[in-house]
Amino acid sequence: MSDGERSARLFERARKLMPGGVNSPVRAWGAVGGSPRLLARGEGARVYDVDGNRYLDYVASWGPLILGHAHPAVVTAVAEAAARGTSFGAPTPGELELAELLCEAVPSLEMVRLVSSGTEACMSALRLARAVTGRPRVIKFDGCYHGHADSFLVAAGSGVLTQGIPGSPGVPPAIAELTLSLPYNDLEAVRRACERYPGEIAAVIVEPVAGNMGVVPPEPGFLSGLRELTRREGALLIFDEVITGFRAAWGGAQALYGVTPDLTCLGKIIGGGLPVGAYGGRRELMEHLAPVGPVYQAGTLSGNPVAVAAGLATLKALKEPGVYDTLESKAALLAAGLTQVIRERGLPCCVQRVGSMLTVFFTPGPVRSLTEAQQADLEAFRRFFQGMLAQGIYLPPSQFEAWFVSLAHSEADLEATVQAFRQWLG
Ligand code: HOZ
Repeated sequence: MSDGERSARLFERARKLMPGGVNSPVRAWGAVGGSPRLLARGEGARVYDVDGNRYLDYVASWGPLILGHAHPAVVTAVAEAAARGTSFGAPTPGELELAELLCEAVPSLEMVRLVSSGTEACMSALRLARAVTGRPRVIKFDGCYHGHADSFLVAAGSGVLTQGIPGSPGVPPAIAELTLSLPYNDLEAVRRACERYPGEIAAVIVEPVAGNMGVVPPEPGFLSGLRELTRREGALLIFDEVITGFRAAWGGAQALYGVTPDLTCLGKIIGGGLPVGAYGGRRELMEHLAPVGPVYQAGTLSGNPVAVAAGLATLKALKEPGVYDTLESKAALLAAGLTQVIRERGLPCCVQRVGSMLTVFFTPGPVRSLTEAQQADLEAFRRFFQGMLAQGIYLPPSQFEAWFVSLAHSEADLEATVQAFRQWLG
């Protein structure tokens, strides 16, 4: 393994031109130290940096690459779509096919609107919820991340949490005040908030499996309780399935847990590694959107044909029988191996997993909320990250992110990862 000297030189140049040298904060490795590797290419479960090092990748572009890097079906679909024209700003057959597939797979979707990112999907779903209900406030949960729109940058997860930023300057207090952020898995807090602001809550938005404070599963009854409370309160329930959509199960976490929200936000996997987001729900809600209704939302690259082709190729591969069983057994194998090492060595750590997303928390756990996630030993995580990297395992550079297992990871890859953990411990 070379020392990443070329990456470091390029990153120094990047820091002069892009804030922190990156286009998205977590990539700067602020929480784990050292200079991020600049990646040159990916193939299957592996990525290669500009220094010629090869890594087993568990970032998977933060979730979209469930088939692995440069999957042949996706590459072919992208090349063919690009050759037909990269963007038209007009309706195309591909977006219709993707919309049909999404509505067929995801229980809550009767209609869908394609956008270009998960941020856009969540921001637009909230606007729609406010318009439909005529109410101003939104409830979210501490440590959940719904993209970087103003209303969601209150006690947010992901990079905001990694950087230790409680809110964000630039979000007007008048906007932030409309966002109530409550502890994840705490139904009682939601009940109290509904009592405190009767008739004012437009929506409750939740990651049905939290993935942006590390993986935190919903406690039994949490999602169904939210469903019941929102129904009673006349508020909409929004599932942010940007990570869990087509990851937790074919129809997303809502299919896995049997709870159907009013609106669903998607992204990541449905774009197969290209920029796509989507939000959708029942027809009567979605028809408030322009041009049918008055709620405005638009985008030059919305439903972009190349991105849609990548998404379609990915979803078609995922629709094959047995795919989610395979993913489940791969991720279970990894989690069991990591847990065994933790037990053998008596480490104050735990592995939390739902399907093919998991986190090794450096706290005994279980982790049910942001407060519990924040009990993790971040210095130990930093050493772990660097130790694994030195052995060719590329993990998310933050304790508060999910690892993603893809169909490209072989059993040998997963066993090698467990072995690297053991080796690091000495
Ligand atoms: N918000 C992403 C992690 N949950 C990070 C995106 C990126 O840096 O690419």
